[in-house]
Amino acid sequence: MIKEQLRRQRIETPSWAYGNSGTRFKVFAQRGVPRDPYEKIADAAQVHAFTGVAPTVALHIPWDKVDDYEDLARHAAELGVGIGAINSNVFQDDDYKLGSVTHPDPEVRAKALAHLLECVDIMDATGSDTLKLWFSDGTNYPGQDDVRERQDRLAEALAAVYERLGDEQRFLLEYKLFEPAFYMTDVPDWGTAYAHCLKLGPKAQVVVDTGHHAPGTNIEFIVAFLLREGKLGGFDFNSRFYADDDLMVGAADPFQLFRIMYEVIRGGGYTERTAFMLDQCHNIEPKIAGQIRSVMNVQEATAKALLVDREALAAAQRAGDVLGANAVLMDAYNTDVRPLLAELREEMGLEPDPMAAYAKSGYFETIAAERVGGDQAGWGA
Ligand code: RM4
Ligand code: MN
Repeated sequence: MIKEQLRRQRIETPSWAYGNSGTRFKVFAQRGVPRDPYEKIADAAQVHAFTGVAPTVALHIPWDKVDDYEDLARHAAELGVGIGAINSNVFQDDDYKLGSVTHPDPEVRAKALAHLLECVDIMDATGSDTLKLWFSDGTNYPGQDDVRERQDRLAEALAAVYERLGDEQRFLLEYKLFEPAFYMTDVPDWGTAYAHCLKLGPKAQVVVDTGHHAPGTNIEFIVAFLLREGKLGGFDFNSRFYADDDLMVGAADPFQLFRIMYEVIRGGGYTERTAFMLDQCHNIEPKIAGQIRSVMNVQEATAKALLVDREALAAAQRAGDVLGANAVLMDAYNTDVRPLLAELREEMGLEPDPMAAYAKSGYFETIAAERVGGDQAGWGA
């Protein structure tokens, strides 16, 4: 039963995880990094080949701009994967210095909206049903712009995007506490995202990026609340120690990931309607292996969450048995699920240890030798 649920898990990897990345101090180039979206998809296909649960890859526009999106989708299908969420990018143009859809100048707002609508065109061409909206919009200084008017501008843009969505399409609105704006972000928290989505209707949902909260935030509470309201569209998984570190999911706080997955399962969110996406960068570790490890970390947290004896937990909760209830949860968390997952992989016709199997495959050596010349992909390419 648990294995069956784990078998149908779907985790989406991001195209940008395969390109070079770094901090504002330095981007370290790695060997074998893709030069174009086609090569990024080839790398994503490896993650799926070794884990069996990562069948889609998210695109970021314009980083993954191509002439023919249908051809890109065909290429993905040939490699055994599909195109997942389309991520919009209205944060890397000089025009967006003071914001994109909330910019004080209507011309800049129109430009940003046109990009968002272009992303829906790309969804039509690739067959993607999910648009992810993240805005870097905000202000750095008190008084810099009118906080309330910026909300009006945001609402107007979101309504226009919502209108343009097809029947089977949706958008996920992402929130982030701070950065790159430091005084105020226009979508700083789940409440703001939720309020905008609620007003628009069922095709607007909230996406929880685990790295976008203040330290100590109870993310699983947010997950439980949004699920109860039918407004949890999905996750951008990653880990944070300090800010938006974008480290591997489950690396900084595997217990938190377990608690999140428990609420997902408890709240009926363990379905294909919840997008389980990774939003990570591998600045110093190898990228494909980093993605494989991340997928495994999500699988492990999910397996533990599925192991929670819900009946025993409910009984303890009803009886007011504080320690007993806590013990039921901790028993599941403290179970070593690696043998179970190894068994599942073998049943799926995969190698039991994806990390070792990938290392043995020689794929990295092949791409490192083949991908010489050209421009390596990274943020902005
Ligand atoms: C943002 C946000 C978005 C992601 C970009 C790369 O901080 O998390 O989801 O698309 O980074
Ligand atoms: Mn994100």
